[in-house]
Amino acid sequence: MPEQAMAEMTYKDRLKVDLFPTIWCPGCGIGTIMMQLAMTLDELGLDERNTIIVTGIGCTGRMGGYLKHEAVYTLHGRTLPVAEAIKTVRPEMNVIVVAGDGDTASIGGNHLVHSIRRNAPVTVLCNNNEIYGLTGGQTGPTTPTGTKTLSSPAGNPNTPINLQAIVRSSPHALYAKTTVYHQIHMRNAIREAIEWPGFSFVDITSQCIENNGRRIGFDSANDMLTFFRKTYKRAPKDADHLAPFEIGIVYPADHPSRNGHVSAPAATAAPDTQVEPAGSIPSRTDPEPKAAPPTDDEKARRRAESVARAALMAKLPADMKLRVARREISLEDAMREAGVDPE
Ligand SMILES: Cc1ncc(C[n+]2csc(CCOP(=O)(O)OP(=O)(O)O)c2C)c(N)n1
Ligand code: SF4
Ligand SMILES: [Mg+2]
Repeated sequence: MPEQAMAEMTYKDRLKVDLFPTIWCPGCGIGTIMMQLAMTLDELGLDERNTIIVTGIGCTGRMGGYLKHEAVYTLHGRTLPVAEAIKTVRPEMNVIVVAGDGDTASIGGNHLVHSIRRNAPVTVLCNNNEIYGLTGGQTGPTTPTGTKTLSSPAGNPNTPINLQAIVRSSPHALYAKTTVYHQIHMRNAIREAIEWPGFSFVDITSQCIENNGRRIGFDSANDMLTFFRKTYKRAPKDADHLAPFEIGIVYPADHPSRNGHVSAPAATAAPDTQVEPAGSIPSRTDPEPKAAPPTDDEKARRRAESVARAALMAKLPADMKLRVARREISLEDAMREAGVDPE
């Protein structure tokens, strides 16, 4: 896509390409998250002078070693106290945590709850592969009920943690759900999260093909990505929560992006009705979620619309693109203001 082609010209400067190939398995989703993060940093003009990366332990935690930034490789589960400490002594720095679902929500779960409560001004990118990837595929906090794992061969008997509900227990936090398939959406979500002044959390569904996917019936990483494509749908722009298998960005109730749609803050709603989990990877034996699939004509129309929009976006200067992406200005007004010919 033209927009991607433009970003690709410089984002590689953010990466230590001399260390490639990475240690990640072929087909792993982590590389895609790293690429989208690098593109976003590039687009926002963030570099090693103003942005610090904090990573946890696990396959995801290795990302800090491949980015040309100061990066702290913390103890397992301790990303957030380290991130908050950095932010406390260097408030002018952007602090971005990149961690696995196990690191974030299991061993680091207590820190997560309190960073949210304090509205710590840090961004968390959670690689949610629903498994402890590095250690061989044990059940983690986000593993869906019934999923067969190395440590639960008969199926996980427990209920997965609801990250959306936890993050949105604060009326100030930004929560975004995206997937490794939806790359432009992921980049927009990462950008919004980095720009958010308080606590922000991007919950990125991704594939660990080696230690999860194959065990639950997916033949390849591509098979898992196809599943994400077919299953996850965009939530309405002013959504006040994400239903299972919806991707989107949920802002606090008083934010203009909610279009004045104000409902009871999540913290005051009944705990089990306030926010549903944002979807998870079922094993291939589970019934497919029921969503009316769009017709081929509808798909073609949407594809053409998004290609045309991306082509127009590519003509805009970076600062204008950012304003459009943040919905501060419409694409049409941005084209006019930048004096760009839409033809
Ligand atoms: C204190 C401590 N407990 C346990 C471990 C072992 N350990 C290393 S990585 C990991 C889980 C990683 O899972 P996740 O955070 O989801 O990252 P992924 O590998 O899936 O990216 C565990 C339990 C450790 N390194 N330190
Ligand atoms: S084990 Fe899973 S998460 Fe780790 S690098 Fe391999 S595919 Fe990725
Ligand atoms: Mg994991």
